[in-house]
Amino acid sequence: MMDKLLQEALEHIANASSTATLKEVEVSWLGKKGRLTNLLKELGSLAPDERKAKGQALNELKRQIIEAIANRELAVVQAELDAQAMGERLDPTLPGFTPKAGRLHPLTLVIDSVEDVFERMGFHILDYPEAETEFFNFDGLNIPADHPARDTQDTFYLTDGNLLRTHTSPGQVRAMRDLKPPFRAIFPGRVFRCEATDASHEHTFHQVEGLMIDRNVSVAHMLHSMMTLLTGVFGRQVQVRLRPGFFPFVEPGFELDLRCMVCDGAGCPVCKQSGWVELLPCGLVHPNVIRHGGLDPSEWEGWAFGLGLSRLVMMRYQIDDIRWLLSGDLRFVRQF
Ligand code: FA5
Repeated sequence: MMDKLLQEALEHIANASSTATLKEVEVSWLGKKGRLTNLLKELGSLAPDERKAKGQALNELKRQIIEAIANRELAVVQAELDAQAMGERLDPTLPGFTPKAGRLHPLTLVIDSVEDVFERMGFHILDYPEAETEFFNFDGLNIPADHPARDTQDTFYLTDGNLLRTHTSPGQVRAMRDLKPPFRAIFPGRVFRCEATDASHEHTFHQVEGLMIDRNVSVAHMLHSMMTLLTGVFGRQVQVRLRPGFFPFVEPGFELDLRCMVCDGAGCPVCKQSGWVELLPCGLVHPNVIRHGGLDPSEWEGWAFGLGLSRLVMMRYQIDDIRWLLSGDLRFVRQF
């Protein structure tokens, strides 16, 4: 009986020509309700002597079936792989996959060139927090709580009493505390203002603060550094105008405007039809700020500027609306 069963099982196995049919054969013999499994279950009802002899025979049969299935599987898998390989053709003339190259955002490109210009002039490049204390954003900059200048920079306050910095100027006091004078440094970064947006105003935009602390500093040196910056970024002389400007943290203060490059000075929404763009407010650091920085204003002087970096990017690439910059629109970024 065992021989017949073995014969039958081997025939089934040999006839299985795919891994799927071989699996079916395996289940039909060795599965939970398989033929051999059923025979093994019946052993329990036999007399002990008979059970032993038949048990041994059935277990030997099971071993042989398992072995035959394993051997057959090797052959079947190999045959399937061969068939698959025969069906596939390799066409070496097909063009390969070209990986899509990423682009640097225009803000990054301009920050890089600003940093490049100032590094060559011996400036440190510093990074300061976007979440600031009222002290560094206002009081340390000579803007006390009741000062009207606070109203001109509508502020996002945080629930912990801090705020999102409204300008990069808080870095002035921080840098004076961090570095040993004399020093020169720039600190680029994002700033935030709770204000309505238009072609040249965003609620989140970028500035670069410049600061030089030394024993003898002059407006002439400040202007020279700023013009070197603009010439470096544009690769040519650009047209600017200088006018007085008021900021509590500088005295005297100035506004340096750039001829609008979106309309070439003819007037457009970016320059509010004036032909000029407010770009680079600056001045000599107020003695109170030097004092908050932990330095003695009778010994140390400084100049500072607060470059409107987002607007500089707009001028550099003639972008007619600031809201493109942080739009996340890839059609925009891919143009640079
Ligand atoms: C300031 O933020 C001063 N901290 C600048 C400063 C630094 C003065 C050091 C003196 C010494 P103001 O608010 O004007 O100033 O902003 C500076 C520049 O940021 C502006 O000239 C403009 O180019 C840019 N700017 C201001 N508001 C926005 C806005 N909403 N969107 C885009 N750019 C802006």
